[in-house]
Amino acid sequence: MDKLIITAALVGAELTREQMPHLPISPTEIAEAAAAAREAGASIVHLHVRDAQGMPTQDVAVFREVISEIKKRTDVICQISTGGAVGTPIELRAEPLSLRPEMATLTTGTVNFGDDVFMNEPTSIEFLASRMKREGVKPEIECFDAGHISNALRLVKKGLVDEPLYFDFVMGVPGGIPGTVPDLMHCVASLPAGARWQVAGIGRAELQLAAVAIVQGGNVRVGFEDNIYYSRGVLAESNAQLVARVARISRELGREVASPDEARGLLGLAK
Ligand code: KMH
Ligand code: ZN
Repeated sequence: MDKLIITAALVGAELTREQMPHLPISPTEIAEAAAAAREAGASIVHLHVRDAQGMPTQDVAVFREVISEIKKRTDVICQISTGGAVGTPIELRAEPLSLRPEMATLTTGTVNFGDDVFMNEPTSIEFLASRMKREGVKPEIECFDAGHISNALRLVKKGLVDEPLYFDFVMGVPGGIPGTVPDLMHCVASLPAGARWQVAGIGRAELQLAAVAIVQGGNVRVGFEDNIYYSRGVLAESNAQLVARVARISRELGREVASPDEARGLLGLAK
């Protein structure tokens, strides 16, 4: 089995300091969290950024500063969010692609998102996919529901997304696909040959689904964006703590953890 790719979703767009006192917000805090996550076993960091007031932003200048601070400290793969926060206009969501990061997320369908709706109309998805292709940015295909997988495969047929494909199943968002093992196995069974996948279990689904991904040859995303608890009622101390636990479980199960360069090789990214 290939080595495990761990992605650390450090910040998110919806979480506040009130909910998670250790949430990294400033560029320096995010870069330090990225370096610590890499040290703990992450090879990719999934990035949202915040403005000076701590609010989610797609401001290119802030992304530039965060990525530059990360690169000063570590070799981790930077994956920017084009999802932004619920309601962010699609043009703003696309703006950080001008920085030509190694990876960016591409959500391939609309989903109810708690009391909100995370809108991804077909025209918006194609707009983001073409922009990524033009800028040479590898998409991580984010699926919040099973139908998002077939939407993504239509983009491949249209030539808007190139193989090798990397899917992220975000499971357990209220309104999206539930965070259960049968639901995960259904998603995996829907993939074409040669596609790689990871799971991002939301809340209490995070650890169980991570364990399934480790033994099934998938990959794992953890971090405050998805789950802020280390165990029931106990807040995690850091993103790195959540990453370290997944790395430890994986090694105990006999699966080594990929370095960023090894992950680049597995994902078809240029070194
Ligand atoms: N903040 C969510 C509404 C992504 O990063 O691409 C969407 C999201 C997906 O987080
Ligand atoms: Zn995100």
